[in-house]
Amino acid sequence: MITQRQIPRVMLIGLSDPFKNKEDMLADFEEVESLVSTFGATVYAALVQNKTRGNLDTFIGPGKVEEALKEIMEKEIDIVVINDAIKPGQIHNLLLAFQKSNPKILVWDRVSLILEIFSKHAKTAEAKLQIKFAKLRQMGPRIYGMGMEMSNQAAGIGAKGIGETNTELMLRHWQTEKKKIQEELDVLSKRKMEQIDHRKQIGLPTISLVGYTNAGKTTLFNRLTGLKDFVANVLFATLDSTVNKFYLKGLGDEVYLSDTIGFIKNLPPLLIDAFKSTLLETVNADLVVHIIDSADPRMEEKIKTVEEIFKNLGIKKENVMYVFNKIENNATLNRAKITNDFKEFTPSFISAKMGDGMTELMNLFATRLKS
Ligand SMILES: Nc1nc2c(ncn2[C@@H]2O[C@H](COP(=O)(O)OP(=O)(O)O)[C@@H](O)[C@H]2O)c(=O)[nH]1
Ligand SMILES: [Mg+2]
Repeated sequence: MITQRQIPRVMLIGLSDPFKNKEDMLADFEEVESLVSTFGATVYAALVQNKTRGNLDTFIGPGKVEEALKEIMEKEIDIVVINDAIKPGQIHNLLLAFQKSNPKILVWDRVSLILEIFSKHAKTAEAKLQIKFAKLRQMGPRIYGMGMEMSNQAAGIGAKGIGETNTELMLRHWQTEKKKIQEELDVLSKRKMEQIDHRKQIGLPTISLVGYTNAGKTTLFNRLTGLKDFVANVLFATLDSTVNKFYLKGLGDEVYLSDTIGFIKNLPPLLIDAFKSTLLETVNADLVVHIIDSADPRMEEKIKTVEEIFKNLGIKKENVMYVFNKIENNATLNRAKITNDFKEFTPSFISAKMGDGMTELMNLFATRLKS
């Protein structure tokens, strides 16, 4: 357990951006709130900080730090989450400041929060390693706790040599550790590529389900492969990808289907980089199926987010098809418009939950795979 309390109490610090409209900001806030609940904590307090002041030592201004200290004390906050990607030094300074109100306080930014969620649910050795690697890279040598601080203090009282040695040791240890994990990950990636090659040699096509988190990938995966796995209504609970076979009638053969992690907005490039071996499955698929929650008012924006990530991963447009899910939840969905707007991605409309549109979807899989 990370904190003393069963369900940790979180204080959110959100950013108000003068160039953003209020609706977008609220959506940002909602997303980080659901990340917090996915982690298994509850939001007890929330503060808003003006984005323009982002480059301070403590990221937020001194007045805001005071305000936060009061809230931490009064609401017995365990974890402070800043809804942005901030510098490790700033996280560290905030930690030192907030410890005045709660010596056991934890301070996370958006990246740390995502990593903690993955940590909690990681099952495979690969997922665990990827998380460790991302954490190491995110925090730098500071990941070894207070070591840096102690060395600075030592330097201050005239024992400069010791301070420098400590810092150097820390840095060296960090570099060695990083290299070691990188090598282990390379071995795993190689093994995964061999598996992918092996599947290709067998000659079965591969289909990868991808998309924004909570779009219904796992529900569809389970329906198609006949599994009855537990589907949680949480933002991406796991980093592990699952591969299974199912028979595709239109093709007259089986295909490999993989269920992968969900994406979210502002997924830091560092995470994509660290999770590359998980994403290999998707990058190498014959057909990349982008699952979209058609009942989501922010659907268009989320489609763009995923497209951006596809581009970063080097996924070819001609391998992608769009599937609009949860249709039973949106009576006013304009299918004609969507079909026209996204023509090149051969859109189809389904309800993974109710089973609507499955025959058409599988026929389309077969057609796309044959072409
Ligand atoms: N109403 C509705 N809900 C769905 C549908 N498909 C999935 N869901 C729900 O959406 C949530 C997220 O589904 P999940 O498959 O875990 O999404 P993933 O994050 O993309 O894997 C769950 O609560 C599902 O029950 C659908 O077709 N209709
Ligand atoms: Mg899922």
